[in-house]
Amino acid sequence: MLNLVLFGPPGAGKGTQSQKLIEKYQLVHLSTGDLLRSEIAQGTTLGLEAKKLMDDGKLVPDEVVIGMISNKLDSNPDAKGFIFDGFPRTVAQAEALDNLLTSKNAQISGMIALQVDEKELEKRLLLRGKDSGRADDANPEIIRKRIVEYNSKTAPVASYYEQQEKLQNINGIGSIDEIFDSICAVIDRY
Ligand code: B4P
Repeated sequence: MLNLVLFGPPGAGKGTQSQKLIEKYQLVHLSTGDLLRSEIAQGTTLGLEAKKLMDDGKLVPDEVVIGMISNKLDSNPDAKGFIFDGFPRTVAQAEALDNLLTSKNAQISGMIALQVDEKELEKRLLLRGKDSGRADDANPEIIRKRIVEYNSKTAPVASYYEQQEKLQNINGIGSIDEIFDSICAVIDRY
């Protein structure tokens, strides 16, 4: 199985690159952001709780996202592999993911971390906010809060995978196709 973690700050290009990767490698795409937005769209209790946190630029509690990922792994028993997009976002989520995969005799093949500076992130997210309807993309203050949340809670996840010798940094600035080619060159070595 090929199990990849696509990592990076908000707006780094995780969702964008995932769409291209699932097509090329026929992997199942698991985006916790998309799963949460789907709960919001359906108006579930979980979605209503998540919306308050997401609109304020905060992370949703670990147990909520871990439960969602666990369900998705169980409902795709024949997958050739998974792309984890936006998950894990805390070290606790990374440990839970390792435990879930170990229980299925699987493991993370590697983490691909997209490197993008804050000025570029803000620019991309504000641009998307103009037509995405996402409250968390529309306001510069919320975008900065998401980056602060990333730096304090999510950035340590890279060290977690570095200790396992699974971290690969990729320059996330450039055209979408150039970045995609750099990611594929790494994946093709797995
Ligand atoms: P996500 O949905 O994961 O959103 P994101 O990090 O903002 O977006 P992503 O990184 O996928 O966007 P992309 O760069 O592709 O999370 C939203 C919220 O959900 C979080 O803040 C949190 O509250 C909650 N959440 C999700 N997962 C969680 C978890 N595990 N634990 C707790 N809470 C969780 O795209 C951004 C823009 O850049 C696009 O408009 C794109 O077109 C553009 N772009 C991409 N590549 C580009 C390039 N090379 N050049 C120029 N523009 C580019």
